[in-house]
Amino acid sequence: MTAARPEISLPSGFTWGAATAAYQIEGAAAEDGRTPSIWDTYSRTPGKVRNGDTGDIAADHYHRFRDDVALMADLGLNAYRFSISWPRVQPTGRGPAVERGLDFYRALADELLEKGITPVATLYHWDLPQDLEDVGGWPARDTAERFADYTALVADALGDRISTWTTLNEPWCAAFLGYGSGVHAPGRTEPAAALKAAHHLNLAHGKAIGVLRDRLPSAAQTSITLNLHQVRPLTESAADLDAARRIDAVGNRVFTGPLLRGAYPDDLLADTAHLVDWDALVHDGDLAEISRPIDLLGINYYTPTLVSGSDGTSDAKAPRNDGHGRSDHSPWPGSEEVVFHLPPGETTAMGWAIDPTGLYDLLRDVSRDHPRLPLLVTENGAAVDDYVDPTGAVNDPERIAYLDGHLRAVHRAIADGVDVRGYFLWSLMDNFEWAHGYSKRFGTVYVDYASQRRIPKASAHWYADVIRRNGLLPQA
Ligand code: PNW
Repeated sequence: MTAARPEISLPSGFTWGAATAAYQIEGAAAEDGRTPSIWDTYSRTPGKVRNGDTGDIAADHYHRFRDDVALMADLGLNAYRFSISWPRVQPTGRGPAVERGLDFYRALADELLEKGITPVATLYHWDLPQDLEDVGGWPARDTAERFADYTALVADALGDRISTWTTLNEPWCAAFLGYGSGVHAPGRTEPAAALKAAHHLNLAHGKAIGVLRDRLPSAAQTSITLNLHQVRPLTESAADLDAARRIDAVGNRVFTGPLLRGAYPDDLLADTAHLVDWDALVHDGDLAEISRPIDLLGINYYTPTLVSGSDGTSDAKAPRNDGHGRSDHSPWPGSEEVVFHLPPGETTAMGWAIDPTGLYDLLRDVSRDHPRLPLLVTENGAAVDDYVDPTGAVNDPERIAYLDGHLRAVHRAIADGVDVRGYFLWSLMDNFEWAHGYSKRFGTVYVDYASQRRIPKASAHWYADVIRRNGLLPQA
């Protein structure tokens, strides 16, 4: 943080966006026919979410979306990434759509289009209808069929106004935090179920891509968003390199293998063979469906992952904190002995190390392994302990520094030939941060939850400037 950093420009046509997710902002949990999702159930279960917070009201975006879109227009956003709530559109996860639920997304998309903001819709950001969890959830193969049906309803209703679609957000979190460590809904702690969930999420994605391709105009773009782990070994020792390989397998290649190469990696199958019968899990034809071509790959990045082999003294039963929440259960089936370390340097309010080079390395590695696949950074941002100062302003220089550093990493990747088409800041506004409830603020717009007043933070003004000049000014 010494030498002044140069002025830089992003390529013309680069997409500047911000992202949110339905359960984190909408509220209106029981309105217009919406029924509970697994996150409604989980957040009502004592001890699961900090302070007993729920998404019942959240940022009340369901009622305030017009004002929120006006804020986006003030920022100058080119695109807005949001998710569609499955239980709002198809409450039990089966049967016909609820028109009032679809109307909300029609109105949101229209409002965005009117302001010149491209809507980017995610079909699944973790809010599975509770009724589907009650008959097995993602570890049950039928959930992938249900997702395909839901996708068809949404594509038919919204395909005329939304042309960029993402199937799933972070299937790693949905499978391994939801069914492995249990720090996310539905809170199950079954390693085998987590691996089955991962396969059925992959299958759901592939089926949904088929449905979207059949029903959307040919110009529509399809994608999936992964939270790829930028895995680094603590040392170059054989044990640490093997730990990094294992976490890369069950953190990344469990998705990129079938999605982009048409096969699960052999080392993943070997590492987890004692947990699931992969031959029974993966049916003939599944891999062909899962590997249907996509137009873009979305990548969410916050922090790198630093690992070592077990030193023989760590107790697999001890509570672990690998940056993915505290649990007695591992979200890394078959590789429970791997030891996680906090990378060096400053951290955000999440306790996550700030490391823009990790984003550069990740983009470079993905484009090396999967050339010709355009990339989008679909989430990147920082939690800060923001507060309203006596003048009524929210000053978040830490967030500005984080964003500046990571945008420079994106710029450097592009300069080195990586095809990055856009960047979505997480998040447009403060919201329900899952197991952390409202205690963590990721927004560039502050939300006063008592009054629902929105206050653009200093970073929002900074980001608006970045968008206006399509680049960054020198920063100390
Ligand atoms: C992502 N982890 O969540 C999500 O897509 C957002 O909904 C979320 O608000 C944002 O990142 C900030 O957390 C993650 O423990 C949650 O590895 C947890 C983890 C990663 C991503």
